[in-house]
Amino acid sequence: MINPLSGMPLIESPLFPALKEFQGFTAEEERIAASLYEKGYAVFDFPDVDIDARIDRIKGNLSSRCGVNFDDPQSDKTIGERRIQDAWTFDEDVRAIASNEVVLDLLSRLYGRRAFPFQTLNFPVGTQQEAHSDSVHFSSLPERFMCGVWLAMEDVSPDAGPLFYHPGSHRWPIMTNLLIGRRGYGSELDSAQDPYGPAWRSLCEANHSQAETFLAKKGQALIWCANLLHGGSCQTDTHLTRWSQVTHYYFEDCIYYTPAFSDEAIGRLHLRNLVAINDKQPRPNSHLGEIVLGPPPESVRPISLKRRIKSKRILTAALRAGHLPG
Ligand SMILES: O=C(O)CCC(=O)C(=O)O
Ligand SMILES: [Fe+2]
Repeated sequence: MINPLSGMPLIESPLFPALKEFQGFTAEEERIAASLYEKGYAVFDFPDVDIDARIDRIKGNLSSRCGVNFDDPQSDKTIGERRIQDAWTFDEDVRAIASNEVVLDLLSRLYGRRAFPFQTLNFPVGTQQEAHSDSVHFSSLPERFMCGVWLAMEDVSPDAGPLFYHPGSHRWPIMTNLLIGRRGYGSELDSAQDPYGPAWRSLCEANHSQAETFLAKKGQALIWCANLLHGGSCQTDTHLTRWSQVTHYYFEDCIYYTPAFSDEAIGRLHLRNLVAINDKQPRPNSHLGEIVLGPPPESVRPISLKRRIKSKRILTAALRAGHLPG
């Protein structure tokens, strides 16, 4: 069966029950795919025989950046740096976890497009973040071609602020500015999640949605769908650590943008300029196989006349086709 809805990830498609038969999934892949389709998340063992050694090296390397004495069981682990973004740029083990080929192949088969990692986050302790979906930070056109993979770098205690999520919430409407009656383009926010908190809370209440926590074992990983509500529970014991790595993935041939600062309906998109972590190559925004040029990032040299004419041609074609930024 050929997928007539190629603009939706396979595991998020209403045609998934029919399409799954034709994917040649192994039993394990089928379990993961069904869990993502039904619940919006799936747990699996991270497929890397060197994972323990990598975790040890990462903790050793990143600890010194956190300003906390991790060797002292009595020290408060929550007072230092709690979030290290894009450590893959200087730590080869973080990069290897993000670029794991088995995970890349798995995600590509589950989504129906080639996956690539574009951001890493390492956390020595829990985030204690309220429920949110990552799609307000990272979205794509077509939508939902984004996911997070969370890896436990130690056994997680219930007192260490475990990851939580709302099963099934990935099926709720994708949160956008238009949905909450807000203009986003050019706006400034302390946290891109702030404007959507009341809407997420109301959705949880109205649906009587109960959060589940993930008391992960070291080496277990969890994939979450772009629109799954998740967050970090309250940490009740500040002496504990909760080392983890989150890698965010996009998929090939999409437009990549930040919805919190976009107004999609009038073509004002806050586009992203991405580099894939696995091959360090740029992943330009792409629409049905054609590169789409957005506005140049601020503080870069003005582009040459030749490039300007070329990008204008591509942009005009994109606008004529009804896409992208006015
Ligand atoms: O680890 C957590 O508590 C949540 C992290 C998270 O929400 C993210 O990285 O997108
Ligand atoms: Fe998140």
